[in-house]
Amino acid sequence: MLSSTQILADPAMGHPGFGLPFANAAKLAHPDRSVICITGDGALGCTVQELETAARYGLNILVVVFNDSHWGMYKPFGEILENSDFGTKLTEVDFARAAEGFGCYGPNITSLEALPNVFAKALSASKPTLINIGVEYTPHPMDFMWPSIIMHGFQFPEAERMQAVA
Ligand SMILES: Cc1ncc(C[n+]2csc(CCOP(=O)(O)OP(=O)(O)O)c2C)c(N)n1
Ligand SMILES: [Mg+2]
Repeated sequence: MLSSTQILADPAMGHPGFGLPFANAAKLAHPDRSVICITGDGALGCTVQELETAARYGLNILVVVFNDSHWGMYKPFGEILENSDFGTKLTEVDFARAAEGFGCYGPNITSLEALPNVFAKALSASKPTLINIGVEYTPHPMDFMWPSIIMHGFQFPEAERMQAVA
C-alpha cells in the first residue's frame, strides 16, 4: 500500500553506493516488508560487494539498476570543461550476470511487460534479485546548475534564493 511506503535516501550529497547497504539493513530490520533498491550503475559499482551480504543472509531484496554506462550526473562537467574524455563513460557492465556470480537471481528483461511478473517473483523469492535495465544517457535535471557551481561553488544564487523563500 502506498500509505505504508517508506523511502530511504542519503540526505547529504547523494553519495553513490548507499542504496544497496541501506536495502540490506532495511530488510534485516523489517523482514516482512518488500525492499526495493533503485540505483545507477556507477553507484552500484561502489558497493556491489554487498550483493554477497544479501545472498549470504538470504535477503530477498530487489535491486533495480538504471544502467546508462555513465557517471551520468557528472558527464556535463566534461562538456563544460571542454574535455569530453573526463572519465565519465563507463564500460557496459551486465550487472544481472554479476549478480548471479554473487548468488543472486539476475533475470534477463527483454520487455517492459515482463516487469510485473519479475517483480512479483523477486519479492517472494528466497534470495536477492537484480534487474539490469539498459537506458540511454539522458541529461540530469540538475544540469542547469553546473556552470554556476563551478564558478561559485555551492553558494550559488539559486540556492540563496531557495533559502530565502524557504
Ligand atoms: C562519495 C561521493 N562520490 C561522488 C559523488 C558525485 N556523484 C554523485 S552522482 C554521481 C554519478 C552517479 O552515477 P550513476 O550511479 O551511474 O547514476 P547516473 O547519474 O548515471 O544516473 C557522482 C559521481 C558524490 N556525491 N559522493
Ligand atoms: Mg549511470
